Amino acid sequence: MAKPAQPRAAAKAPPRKTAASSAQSRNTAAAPPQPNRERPNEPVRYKATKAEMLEFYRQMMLIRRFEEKAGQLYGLGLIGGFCHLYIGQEAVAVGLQSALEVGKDSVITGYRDHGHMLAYGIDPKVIMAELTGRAAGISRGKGGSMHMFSVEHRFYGGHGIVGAQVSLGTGLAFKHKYSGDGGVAMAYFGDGASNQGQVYESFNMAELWKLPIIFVIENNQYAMGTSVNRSSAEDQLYRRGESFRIPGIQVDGMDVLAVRGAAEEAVKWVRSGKGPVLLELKTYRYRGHSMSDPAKYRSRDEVQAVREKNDPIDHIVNELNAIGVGEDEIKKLEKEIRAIVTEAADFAEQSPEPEPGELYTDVLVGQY
Ligand SMILES: Cc1ncc(C[n+]2csc(CCOP(=O)(O)OP(=O)(O)O)c2C)c(N)n1
Ligand SMILES: [Mg+2]
Repeated sequence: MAKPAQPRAAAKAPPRKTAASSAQSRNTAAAPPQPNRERPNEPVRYKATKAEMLEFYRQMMLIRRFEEKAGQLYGLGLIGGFCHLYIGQEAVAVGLQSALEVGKDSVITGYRDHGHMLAYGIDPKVIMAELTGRAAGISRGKGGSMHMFSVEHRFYGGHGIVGAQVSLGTGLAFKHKYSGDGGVAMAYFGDGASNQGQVYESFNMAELWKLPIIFVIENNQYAMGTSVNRSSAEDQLYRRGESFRIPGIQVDGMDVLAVRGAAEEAVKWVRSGKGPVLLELKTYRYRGHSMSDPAKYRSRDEVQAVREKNDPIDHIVNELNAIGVGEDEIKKLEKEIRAIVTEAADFAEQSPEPEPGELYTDVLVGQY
């Protein structure tokens, strides 16, 4: 499902009605109002090949199993600090990032970041090693769950300050435009973050300077324990860019093919120099806000209903079944994924912690 933002009223005054035209309008249905400026095309569900669908399944399942393992390691005390899991939201990162070019386009997100890294092809071993605070981790074990970077992939974190990634992402887009490198930036943020002031300062600059950025609101319905309807005066978040003339599109974030379809149009629009676009992905997180959330603000039935009826991995499995991919092939892939995740966890557990001297590296002191 993809819905365009409400079109604005036409700028020009309507033509005066003549007797003939009023008679005609009584007989025919009114034409839908036309937007007064260009918009991205209405997205259509992506027509994936069998190989692409298998890859979507593989990536989403990798994120799911990786996150389950991270949850277990947290329970065993092997992961310290905060840990926010992405289970339920897999189709968003996989569908969107499959339309980007790794190493050319940049991605930035908040603290719920493991899935975005896996979707950008970053090695699960170094992500797990970072989670467990090991020297082999992608931030040398000093960032943990919320602060992971890979400049090589143009993945710029991992940010614990809600909303910060939106202004930083706008800066990344400025860099793409300034250097003319042809890349676009993708900045993810949550429904809660979408009420922050810096988001709108960023929207203004991004549209004014026609920066190549895709703003992505991952509307998982909750900001910690607060539901979107309780916190947001306008809960149709795809409309949030309207007053900055940023086109918005609402997307079913539980359907990877719908997500990829929306990504196609967004990337086409932004890469061609038409300025930013705002995507609202309707999704759901299955686990608590972080590992320490008892989730008392919603019922188990609510979560169970989404899992049973709207799970993004079940969706793609159904699609695969429909084109003749059998259970055996899918089970075989899942087994391979389990092995990758086990290998990542073993690697992390067996890796040494950083040397004490690392406390003094990567610190901005003196020269910068
Ligand atoms: C500036 C700031 N304010 C408050 C917090 C505390 N905080 C952490 S996560 C969060 C909720 C954000 O929810 P949302 O944007 O919907 O993202 P989600 O956790 O659902 O992915 C809050 C208020 C913070 N980290 N930074
Ligand atoms: Mg949220």
